[in-house]
Amino acid sequence: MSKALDGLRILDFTHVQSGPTCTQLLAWMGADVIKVERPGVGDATRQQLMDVEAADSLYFTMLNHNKRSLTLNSKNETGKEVLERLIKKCDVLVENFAPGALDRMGFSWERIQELNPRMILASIKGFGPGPYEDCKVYENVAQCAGGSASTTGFRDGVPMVTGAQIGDSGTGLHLALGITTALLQREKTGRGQKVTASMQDAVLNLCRVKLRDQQRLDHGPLKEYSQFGEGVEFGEATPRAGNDSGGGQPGRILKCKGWETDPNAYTYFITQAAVWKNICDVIGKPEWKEHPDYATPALRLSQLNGIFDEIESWTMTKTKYEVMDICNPLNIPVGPILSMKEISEEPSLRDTGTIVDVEHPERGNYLTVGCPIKLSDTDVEVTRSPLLGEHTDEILAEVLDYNADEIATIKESGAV
Ligand code: CAO
Repeated sequence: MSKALDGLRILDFTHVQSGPTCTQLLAWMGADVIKVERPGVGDATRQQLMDVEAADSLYFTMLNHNKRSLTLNSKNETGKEVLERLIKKCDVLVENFAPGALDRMGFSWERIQELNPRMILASIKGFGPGPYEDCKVYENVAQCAGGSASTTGFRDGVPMVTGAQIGDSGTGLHLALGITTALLQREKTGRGQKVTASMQDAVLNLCRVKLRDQQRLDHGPLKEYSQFGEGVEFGEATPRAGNDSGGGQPGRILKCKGWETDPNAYTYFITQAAVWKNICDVIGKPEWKEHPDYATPALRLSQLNGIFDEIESWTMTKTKYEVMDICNPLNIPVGPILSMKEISEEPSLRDTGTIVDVEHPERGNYLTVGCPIKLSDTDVEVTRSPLLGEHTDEILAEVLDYNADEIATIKESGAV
């Protein structure tokens, strides 16, 4: 089967998490991704959070599948010549260096366009133009600066970061969309263009419902937030809302059978208005269906705590899976809180290729998350991440057409 991005060649100058997420997705869609790494050093994550001695870390392997690795010192004169040749042969250059690093290497956008006017230069930076544009940024900094931390956690607690890597992987996803749309536009114009995604922007984009709430505050309290029912006044900014649903259908995380010993024996429970009557029947409160205090969504908003306490006294008599089994046929939206252990053992996720077993020469077998986007005409086969410089000779010869003598000279110069 052919793949969506067959024939596309990506010069992958990314490192750590944000950029590699993007290029891994493009590799899964069929692009030939050439990961450029510093000779002898490589992507710093190869040696971060190591769990198996002398083996690339899971941090690295899980972000760099289906790529080829070329070592290249882009600050060495011969290395620069090799890089120029690569730019001419590739469709997209993706990078997430600290601000200005590519320019300092001598590869400004202007220079790249001179070398290859069809080249798409795709960059991730922490911030867009403005007071913080020169700052280095990691995941949690982006979560904080993008509005996520101030709106995550409980009202009486400190701001919280979330385990979902919305700053890194979230920005990588945004960039991948930017690249594919720029490629489509190139079909019409024949020109490349510059694509940038800032981590602050990406996090804010993912937090847009909280900016929605910021403006709603000007017109009164946020009635679906628990604090409304608790009679706690709203301040000037969108508050932290604990596990309240971010939408118009109130929801909470509730205890299930076994919660005393199992930290994940919980369910998310949504009191969707359309199925209120079913909820009343399930929890043994049929009188609430037409009750003057509970019959409509508006009436219920001021008493969500009491309603969820009652629902919880029912969910506590069931496992999180039993809650799912009982509520789903009644169209009541619920979701078990699944641990990473449960997810890694879930057969249906293996069947869809969302969780994949990969064999690695240094570390043996490990689990990874496969491609989360399924295309009916692109079958994704997850292959292991490359060892440092594993494909250097192959790329110099096959992609850049250097002969054996030239390759020997390049090696002597210390460029690869
Ligand atoms: N050959 C020669 N030099 C190379 C090279 C290569 N193949 N690859 C990288 N380098 C050089 C860079 O040119 C840079 O040199 P200068 O400082 O002299 O310009 C140097 O290595 C360090 O690169 P860096 O500044 O990008 O890396 P860092 O470890 O200092 O910072 C990070 C890391 C992530 C904070 C920074 O890259 C950044 O802010 N990136 C943008 C935002 C981002 O993606 N953050 C998410 C990271 S995942 O949490």
